Amino acid sequence: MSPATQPPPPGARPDWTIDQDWDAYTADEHRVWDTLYERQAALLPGRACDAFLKGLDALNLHRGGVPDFRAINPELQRLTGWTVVAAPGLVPDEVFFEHLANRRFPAGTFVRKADQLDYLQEPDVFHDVFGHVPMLTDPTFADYMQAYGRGGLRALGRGQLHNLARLYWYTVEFGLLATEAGLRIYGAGIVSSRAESIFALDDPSPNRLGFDLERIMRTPYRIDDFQQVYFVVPALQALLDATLKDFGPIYRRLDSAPDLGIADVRTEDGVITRGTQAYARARARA
Ligand code: HBI
Ligand code: FE
Repeated sequence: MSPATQPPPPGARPDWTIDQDWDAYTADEHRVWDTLYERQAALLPGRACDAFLKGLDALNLHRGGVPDFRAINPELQRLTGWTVVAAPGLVPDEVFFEHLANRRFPAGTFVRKADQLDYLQEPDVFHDVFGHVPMLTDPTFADYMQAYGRGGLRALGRGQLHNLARLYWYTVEFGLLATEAGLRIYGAGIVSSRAESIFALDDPSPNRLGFDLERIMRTPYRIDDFQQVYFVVPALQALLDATLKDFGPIYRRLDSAPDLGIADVRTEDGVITRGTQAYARARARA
């Protein structure tokens, strides 16, 4: 693996992985996981996509308590070749992409505090393992995440990281899927948040637009609030198909294409729901 530009923190291995140290979790930390898990498990049927719900079952994440990566990895590996590796938090982009390109998902190990149930800036073990890992049991999404990692390594070499970060944000973190039964969630940032699991599907204020890779790469995002726009894929396969394209011509067009407004709706956009943006206006007044 090419050495990362930044040295790993003390106690971490050269690839920035650490031990999860599952035995060190306290009863309070297991209780926070159980509280978060039970809230989402009650809310998500009919909201999360089938692949996510099947992943929860396949990995038996409802066993109670913070999952031990050693207990879920054998089944995850059998299903799609992915494993969860413990990380000390966000790792440098080149380290992150290298892990994804090798079907390793770097997950935080800390548990948010009981007074942070609804929002925290850094991904904790609930965001990473409850939010991201169940989708990695789906073969198509598992292939997409590896293709994303490989694309990220190439993008780094071409100074196009910000475009890839937007693609990650509007799919892996905040993506929606169209199904016969209606819109369903597959994005980890939504599925791990009680409020956004409701807002993303039910609230009239955000735009919901058809997935378009190049358009997403021109769309900024906010990390500190609900999304003002969600992108909807017709099938998980569409994510994988999009990564099979040569990004070169797309990057060249993007170099001369200005960013779009976060709440813009263009005539060429596929509009699933046009938002009232009332929420955005309310926030602007706040
Ligand atoms: N590191 N552990 C971890 N988890 C992430 O989700 C993550 C990261 N480093 C970089 C990163 N995400 C973002 O830059 C992605 O947009 C690539
Ligand atoms: Fe995440």
